[in-house]
Amino acid sequence: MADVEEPVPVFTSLQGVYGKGDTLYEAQSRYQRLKTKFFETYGHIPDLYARAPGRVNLIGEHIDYEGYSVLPMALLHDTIVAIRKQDANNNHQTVRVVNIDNHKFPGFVFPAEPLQEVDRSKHQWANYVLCAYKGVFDHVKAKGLEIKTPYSGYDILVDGIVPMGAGVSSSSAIVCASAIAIMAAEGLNFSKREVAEFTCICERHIGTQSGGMDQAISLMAKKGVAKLIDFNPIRATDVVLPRKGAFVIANSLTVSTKAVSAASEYNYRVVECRLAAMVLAVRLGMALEGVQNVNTLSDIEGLCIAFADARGESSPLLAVETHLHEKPYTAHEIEDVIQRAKHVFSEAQRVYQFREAVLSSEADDVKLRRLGNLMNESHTSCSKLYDCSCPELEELVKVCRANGALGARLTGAGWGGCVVSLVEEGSVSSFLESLKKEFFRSRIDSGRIKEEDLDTYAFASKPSGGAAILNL
Ligand code: NG1
Repeated sequence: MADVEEPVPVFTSLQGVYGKGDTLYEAQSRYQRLKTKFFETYGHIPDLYARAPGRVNLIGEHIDYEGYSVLPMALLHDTIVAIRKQDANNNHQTVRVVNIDNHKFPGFVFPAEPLQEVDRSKHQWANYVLCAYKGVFDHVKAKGLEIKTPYSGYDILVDGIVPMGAGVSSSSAIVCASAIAIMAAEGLNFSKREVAEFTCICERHIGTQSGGMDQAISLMAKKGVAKLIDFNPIRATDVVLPRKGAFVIANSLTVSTKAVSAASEYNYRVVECRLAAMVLAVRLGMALEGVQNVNTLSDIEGLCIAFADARGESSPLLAVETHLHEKPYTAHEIEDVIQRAKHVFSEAQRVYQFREAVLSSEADDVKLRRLGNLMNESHTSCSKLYDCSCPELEELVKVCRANGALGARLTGAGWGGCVVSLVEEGSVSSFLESLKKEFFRSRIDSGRIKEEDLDTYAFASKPSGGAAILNL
């Protein structure tokens, strides 16, 4: 059975998920604290727990929603959810959601009714739990499984340590952990692929037309390897990264407000790409009935390649350059759309070049340089063609490159958030020291962040494992 068709794994000990040593000790104290707080809040202990990790995308930005493969790895940082199904004799069942940090993230109660809408006018953290709740029941319904009504209520307590607004997918970590917790509390389990699919769809209730990378890697991640994620249908292939390289994640300290400003940023890009795809489809001679079904640039890639092929070339970019410049659109009107399409097609190629470089038999240091160059090219494309960077990300990328990064790029949606750098394994600590001196020091001195929190803003990470249900 392919990995993605396996059910979400169920563990009976923390060791199975967190391994040994400090990571395990930290996990033990977090789960103990969660259990105690759950009892204090609800007067019972939880039935079970679920966890889902955040991720860092190594390459392949803003192309998942265009149907192209991406190459992320999971972080050790995760969201854990403790859950208990409420007693069945209560007629007014509700879903009660509390966060372990209830000062920053106030509690929330919603009726146990999957058809309710997510209120997009109030951007609050618990909306992600509501998305997950709706997603589970929509999926149960779509599978034709029987649902007992009245719906049962749940008591839920959440503890997340995935940095927020940092482009490392704290949102999908909450959605995925909550979804599998509710699923397990109902005595259900679905395949990782099914959960990745329905969590991607249900997270869209928040208002962003996201592409599915984050949920897929959160569910399908495997310790020690990054994953090439393909879409339609979702597949995940191991990518063993060169041993001599390490990835360092550093936060620009500018919050990426992807969900809050979805209409003007993230979703705008989705629409621009769709427009480019439809214009190209028409220009390349697709019949009008076909054009109506064109949604993404990957839908028309075949036409673009055939166009290039007939002219002795191979890149789909030729069609973009030739056709998107033609009348009746003025250059000004169509300029952004051309840029977006160029980014998508070239970034899709870089993902495959990255994977080829990883698989090549070259010496590690040659390989690392190739990977670094691809990451640098990806950043330039995100910044110049896709316009999803910001001054703080640019500054941080510069600092990373000046201090030995073989490659550095914004990761995630952008407009703030983190930079991921590829550095030689042996120079991780000196690299982190330089970032502290050249980027973070002034921010510590001005009181923006505390020195003792620095390792939450800049850290090295190895690929971690995926989402899990825990019966402890
Ligand atoms: P982040 O950066 O985690 O918000 C978002 C999307 C991804 C992908 C990237 C850009 C969500 C949940 N995730 O990730 O699907 O499109 O941006 O590559 O919206």
